[in-house]
Amino acid sequence: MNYRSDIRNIAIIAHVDHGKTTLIDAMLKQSKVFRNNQLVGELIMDQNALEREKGITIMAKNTAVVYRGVKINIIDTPGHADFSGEVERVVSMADGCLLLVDSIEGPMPQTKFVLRLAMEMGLKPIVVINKIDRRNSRIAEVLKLTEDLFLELAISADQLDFPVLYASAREGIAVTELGMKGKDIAPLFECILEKVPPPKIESGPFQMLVSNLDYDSHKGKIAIGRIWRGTVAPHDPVVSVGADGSGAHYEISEVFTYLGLKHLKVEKAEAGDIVAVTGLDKVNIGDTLASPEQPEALPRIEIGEPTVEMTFGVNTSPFAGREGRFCTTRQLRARLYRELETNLSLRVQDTDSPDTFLAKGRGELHLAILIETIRREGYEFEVSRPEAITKIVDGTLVEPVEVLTIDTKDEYIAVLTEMLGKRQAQLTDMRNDGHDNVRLVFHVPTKGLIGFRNAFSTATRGESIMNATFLSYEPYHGDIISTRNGVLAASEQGIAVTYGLNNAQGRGFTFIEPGTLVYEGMIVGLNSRPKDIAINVCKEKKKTNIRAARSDIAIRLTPPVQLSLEQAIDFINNDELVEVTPGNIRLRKKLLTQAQRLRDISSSMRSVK
Ligand SMILES: Nc1nc2c(ncn2[C@@H]2O[C@H](COP(=O)(O)OP(=O)(O)OP(=O)(O)O)[C@@H](O)[C@H]2O)c(=O)[nH]1
Ligand SMILES: [Mg+2]
Repeated sequence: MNYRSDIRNIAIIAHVDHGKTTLIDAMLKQSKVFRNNQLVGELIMDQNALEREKGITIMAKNTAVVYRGVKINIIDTPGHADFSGEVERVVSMADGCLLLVDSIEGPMPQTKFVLRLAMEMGLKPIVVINKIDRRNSRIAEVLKLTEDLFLELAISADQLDFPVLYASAREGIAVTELGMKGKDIAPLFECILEKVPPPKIESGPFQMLVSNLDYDSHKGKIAIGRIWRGTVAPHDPVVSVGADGSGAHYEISEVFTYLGLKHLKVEKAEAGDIVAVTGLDKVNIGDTLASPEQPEALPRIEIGEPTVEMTFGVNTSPFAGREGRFCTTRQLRARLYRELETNLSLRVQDTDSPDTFLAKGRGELHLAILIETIRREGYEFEVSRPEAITKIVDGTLVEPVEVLTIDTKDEYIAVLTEMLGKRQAQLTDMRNDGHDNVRLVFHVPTKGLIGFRNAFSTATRGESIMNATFLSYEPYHGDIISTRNGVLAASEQGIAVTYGLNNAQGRGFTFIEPGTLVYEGMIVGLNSRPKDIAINVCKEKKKTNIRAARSDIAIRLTPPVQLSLEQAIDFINNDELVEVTPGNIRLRKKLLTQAQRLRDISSSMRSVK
């Protein structure tokens, strides 16, 4: 067995927001892969528009730096639990990992998830306690908790022997001992060179596992992955071995390696390196590219199962086809199925209705990002309320359960425990820091979390943070009765006006501004009572005399509560839909007229009898 001492391959893993992408900023900037005057900004790897807007990493990505003559291939991964599939997809490329832990938050459920994965893959871990610049950091305690996590998860004794660094990714410093004055990130680079094993290489014909796909309008499909054996060069013949064992023959067009944000075109790449190759049009993630001399498949990438599903249907609202470029069933279906190529933890299937498809993902955010991505591409469609995915195991109905961590203030404990109690949550831990800050940990069925986020931020006035990570499947805990109030539904089509909206505000909150086009059955607000009511928000005041007309001018509406896409899908009930177009997000009743809805209620009452 040989080693490539000129390369190290590492994945950066952590809970959401613990500073992975910021640490990569420091590594890129200090290894001088940019021109001196180049403006690179922050969160350099988060290049996707949605990543920049949300300030989170959604997709795992590769980059590389050179330090003291050694190329370090770096894989940035998302920390949000909904994108765990991205971590699963890429860790096999690495030999080591940097496990980042926030110096205040400490290990979180997703820290445990990613560390378990790294241990199973046999990666050499380096612990980086990050954000040591933060006031109130509790570094010693966080380190102790991290050590406990290793004791719980390590598979072999040598995994317990991990180096620890202390860093401020934002300031671009790392030190090996607490109290040392840091000046740069060099101690981290040194530690990677020393502790992460160089890639082992087997001699023999070319073999590489495809871990990612990219597209280029000129070059076509780009397959990205680590070379496990042999070398690859332009014009080499290769076989792409698919999931069913079948092989397709191709000729490699070009070979690239990574440096900073650039792809470097190379004449040859060797085992141990991470490369991007072009010239293959039907390759999928998980396929093995191999020399025709010895076309053996590497083990396929294992991806966890989805836990949440929702339907995507062709838009059936009265405004259908007005705002989108792609509005037909055929276009929607093709787009959803195309997503499966790169979004590995997503599942899509046809349903009994030819206009509706079922999409399954790792959480509401996973599906919301898909919705937002395709709506920006010009698609128009409608989606249903997300549902937790249940299944039958050994004759028992089981459902997904998550660990929910809430960081809040003392004053909200009572209201949160009450809200969560109704959602079948069990409090498993409660810690108070003695300064009014408290961390609550619950086990809660996934179905109990749907519709919870909005209620949570309202109840805690936006002052608390919640994080949920999949725990396990458990026997079904029974149904949860929706506690949401009824809605205010428009009773006719037209333009909403101040007078009509003011009447609606007498009944509850409204979601729309005056001047918004509405249709019958569109949801324009939330009732303050449990029942839905139809209300005419287009109604103008009868101007019988001048004084009355003047008093209309004086109406001051409370500003509407405008729901974001994620809030909208979290809000709706089973008999409602979210209509998504490139220009608008509208909520609606599935049955648009009040007569239809009343008929539906009376027929369901009859069937109960
Ligand atoms: N004070 C302080 N803040 C930091 C430090 N490192 C990162 N941050 C901040 O923490 C936030 C999250 O940083 P990111 O680098 O996006 O975290 P991440 O781990 O990549 O997040 P995800 O990819 O979404 O999981 C940003 O606001 C950073 O500026 C640090 O060392 N000190
Ligand atoms: Mg990130």
